[in-house]
Amino acid sequence: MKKLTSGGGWQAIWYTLKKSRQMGGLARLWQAMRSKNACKTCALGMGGQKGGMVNEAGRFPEVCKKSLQAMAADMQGGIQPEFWRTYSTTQLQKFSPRELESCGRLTQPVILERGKQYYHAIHWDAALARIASKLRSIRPDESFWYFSGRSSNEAGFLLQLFARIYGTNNVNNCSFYCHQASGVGMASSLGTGTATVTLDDVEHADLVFLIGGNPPSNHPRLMTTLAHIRNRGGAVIVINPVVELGLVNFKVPSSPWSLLFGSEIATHYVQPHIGGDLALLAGIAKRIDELGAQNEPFLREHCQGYESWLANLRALPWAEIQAKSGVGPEDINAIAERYAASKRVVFAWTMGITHHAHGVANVQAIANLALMRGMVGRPGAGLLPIRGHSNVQGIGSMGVTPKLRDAILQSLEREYGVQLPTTPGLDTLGCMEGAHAGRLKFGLCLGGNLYGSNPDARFAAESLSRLDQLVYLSTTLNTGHAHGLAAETIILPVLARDEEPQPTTQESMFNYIRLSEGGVRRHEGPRSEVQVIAELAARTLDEPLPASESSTPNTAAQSLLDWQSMQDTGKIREAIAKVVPGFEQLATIDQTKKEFQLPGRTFHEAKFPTPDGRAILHIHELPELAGGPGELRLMTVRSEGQFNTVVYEEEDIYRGQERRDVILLHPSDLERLGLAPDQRVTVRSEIGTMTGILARPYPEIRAGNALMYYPEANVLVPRTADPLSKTPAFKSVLIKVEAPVMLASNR
Ligand SMILES: Nc1nc2c(c(=O)[nH]1)N[C@H]1C(S)=C(S)[C@@H](COP(=O)(O)OP(=O)(O)OC[C@H]3O[C@@H](n4cnc5c(=O)[nH]c(N)nc54)[C@H](O)[C@@H]3O)O[C@H]1N2
Ligand SMILES: Nc1nc2c(c(=O)[nH]1)N[C@H]1C(S)=C(S)[C@@H](COP(=O)(O)OP(=O)(O)OC[C@H]3O[C@@H](n4cnc5c(=O)[nH]c(N)nc54)[C@H](O)[C@@H]3O)O[C@H]1N2
Ligand SMILES: [Mo]
Repeated sequence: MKKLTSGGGWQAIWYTLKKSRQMGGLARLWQAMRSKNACKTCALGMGGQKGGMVNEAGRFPEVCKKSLQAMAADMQGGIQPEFWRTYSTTQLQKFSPRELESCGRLTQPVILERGKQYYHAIHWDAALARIASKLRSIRPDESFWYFSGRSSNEAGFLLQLFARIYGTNNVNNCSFYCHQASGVGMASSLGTGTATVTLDDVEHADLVFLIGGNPPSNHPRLMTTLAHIRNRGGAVIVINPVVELGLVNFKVPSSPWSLLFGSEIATHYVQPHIGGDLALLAGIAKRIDELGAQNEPFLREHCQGYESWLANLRALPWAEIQAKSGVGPEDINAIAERYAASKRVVFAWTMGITHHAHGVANVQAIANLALMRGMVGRPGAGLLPIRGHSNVQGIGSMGVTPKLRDAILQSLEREYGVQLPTTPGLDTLGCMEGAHAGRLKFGLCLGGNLYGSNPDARFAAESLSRLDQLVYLSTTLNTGHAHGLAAETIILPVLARDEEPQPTTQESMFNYIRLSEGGVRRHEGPRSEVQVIAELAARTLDEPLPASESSTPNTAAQSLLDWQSMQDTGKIREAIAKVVPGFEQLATIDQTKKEFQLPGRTFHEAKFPTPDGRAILHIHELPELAGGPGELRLMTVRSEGQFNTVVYEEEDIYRGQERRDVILLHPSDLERLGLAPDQRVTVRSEIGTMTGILARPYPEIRAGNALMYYPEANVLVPRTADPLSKTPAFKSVLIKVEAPVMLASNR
């Protein structure tokens, strides 16, 4: 496949035209894209009341191929009843992620019964009755509730409320596989777990650090902002073991000049080894100290632990920093000098930072470096975890976490006259392990693909197979519906955000609350998420539950909650406004149409919500770079043509790959291993093997490291997780690459 020379550009525009032809014309797609709904893909935040393709600064048009793909997927035809009679689960398991996605929209509830090979249709009533009766037959702590980040605040709030009143804290979201390390790390450093900046702050920065992310593919709209910063003479420092094409040069589709000539993005591009960031960040800090460029008054006044942190940094040998990061002194010095010369600096990062066994430490090290020059708590500067799903942050704010914030818990108990459970809830990996051990019997997934997003795919399938019942609320088919099967599996089809009959809300990664108007349903059959949740809750809880051994008395039946009435999203918003601090304005948002910035999240002053108002500097031991001789470090990443476990296109245009069953290696590694380009190899890790993979030379990757595509590569990823965030090390898998042994023939 021909390699491109820049990201974005005409590619994105051609793609729009091609997609629109498939979707019944430009007018139809345009109308869908311009509707007043928050964009469905990443959490950068587009759309809402300003109209589709408009960002938080009100700029239009912000086109992104990903949002087109997501829209086109929701505009597909419906899966026909014959489908379920035609394909057995064994056949569905042979479908690729892309084939499953392109089967069409789910339109009727289906069930796969114990021992059967085929899903079959089931009436909504029968399906809901079956689920409620299962829930009423088990102890609440034998259930778990997994949420993806695509659903609305309203659905998120309602489902977690249901689960807790039912009696369990086993409530968690995809964040445990995503940005949990950012939340935990930032909270431990600053007392807050979300971005400290707004989009406007980023636009005014004179330096952005972009660490471990690939925004040309995954957050294309951020590229416009990065191009602006460069245009104004600012700098962008990229830290990534792979040279990602679009981070070198990107053609911003909404700018004619950039479209023709391209915009340079990175001013410095440094390639540490996978997992080398902690050492590199320490090295940059050490060099800042050597240059005397730290902000002493800020550190003394606004930070705790400065002296011991500095002493530790000074004692850290340069040789160790270089060995453990893979970065030499010139690069470290160049970055430090640029940082020292900048006045407004934003630190942005993504999965290259969080998907490690030391993800939280990585995030704390970023905070340390920012605090060192007083770059948190002033306009144009701060920390920006670039979030994944379009409403993953909102889902978290709504209490979709094992531990409910005390303020929310107390208000809920007061408001509804209930007593909520106090037994500790499980994180996502904890649920999979609990299921494997037979301690869990029931799971419900509000969107997402719990199977596909898990490490150790074989273990994940086994875990889910040990459940009595697993319920999916989904829009389209994914690998979970084929491989993540319990004794009984039920799929309930739901409406997409822009088909909701009532308004819903979402929260962007800049802590901005958007209102989505909903719209016309594209298919008969799917139901609104809140309708399904409210009905299920009513069926489960309206009669007193049988006496259970669970730690909380189940007082739901006597509670003040009228579940059926909670199908009204306005009523849910009123409840949220009452119990979730900061969301007061949500109560009337459907009348006022006033979208808003959550109070207290953005920091333009150095006052931190920690007990003494000061930020905390953390000291770390630098981990050894993983791997022995003969081993490579593998990262598992997204291609340009996918959204998480959903694959829209087999090709990865920016990396010049036309297929997904490849492993990208530095040419020197290929040579060292005695492999020819495109030779079929076996890739082994501690837990799994993939055969028939094409080994390809990829000069853009730092030697000693390898790249493969997620979710397929999850058969190789062990369950090793960061003890603090419980996030698996998806980006740091030790592997061996071997050519199959040829048997001597014709003897
Ligand atoms: N098109 C599209 N958009 C998406 C998604 C999608 O799948 N497709 N997913 C959404 C979601 S949920 C998320 S979380 C985000 C993900 O957004 P990203 O984090 O950008 O996604 P990944 O493909 O996982 O890429 C991680 C990047 O980290 C680099 N990397 C790997 N290991 C290391 C390391 O040790 N150190 C450093 N410094 N870098 C490393 C890789 O080279 C790669 O460039 O995107 C969101 N947006
Ligand atoms: N090896 C490896 N594994 C990883 C990662 C990695 O980089 N490498 N990344 C991790 C990350 S960052 C994440 S966030 C997780 C992704 O984890 P998930 O969020 O669990 O997975 P998705 O693939 O985004 O889920 C897609 C499905 O959501 C459903 N869906 C779409 N829209 C809606 C909607 O409006 N409502 C409902 N109810 N359902 C909807 C569709 O059925 C679709 O198939 O994977 C993680 N796993
Ligand atoms: Mo994510």
